[in-house]
Amino acid sequence: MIVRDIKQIIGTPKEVFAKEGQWISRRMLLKDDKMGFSFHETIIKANTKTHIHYKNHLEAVYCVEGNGKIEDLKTGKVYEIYNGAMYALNNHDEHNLYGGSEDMRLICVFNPPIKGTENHDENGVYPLED
Ligand code: 9YT
Repeated sequence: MIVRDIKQIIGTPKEVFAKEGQWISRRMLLKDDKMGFSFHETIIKANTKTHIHYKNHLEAVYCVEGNGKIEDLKTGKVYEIYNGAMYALNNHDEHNLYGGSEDMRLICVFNPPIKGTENHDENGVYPLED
């Protein structure tokens, strides 16, 4: 069994910061944990915009605090994100993620798992490891 506290992640290499400061990703389960997915707590800073296109991963995201919006760049639809809202990028959906008036706290699951300290490239993509 694996039991972890977020305090064990904060301040270590498993806490990853967006290059432009829009988000912080605390990686609580990674590929090496052999769960078949990775599990992150992500803080999206208020009043920010992040372009994301996970071409190599599926991601589900559950908001537990704060507010923001997600814009589906294929359809142009914009969805409110708030405590209790979930979205799943089941089609590798390209999107913009907006922090709202408060920081958002999100619980994120990636399949295949993120390996470690990956950051987004200039197109909002995580590389596929191996
Ligand atoms: C929600 C989202 O995709 N935010 C960007 C960071 C990512 N979730 C991560 O690495 O935790």
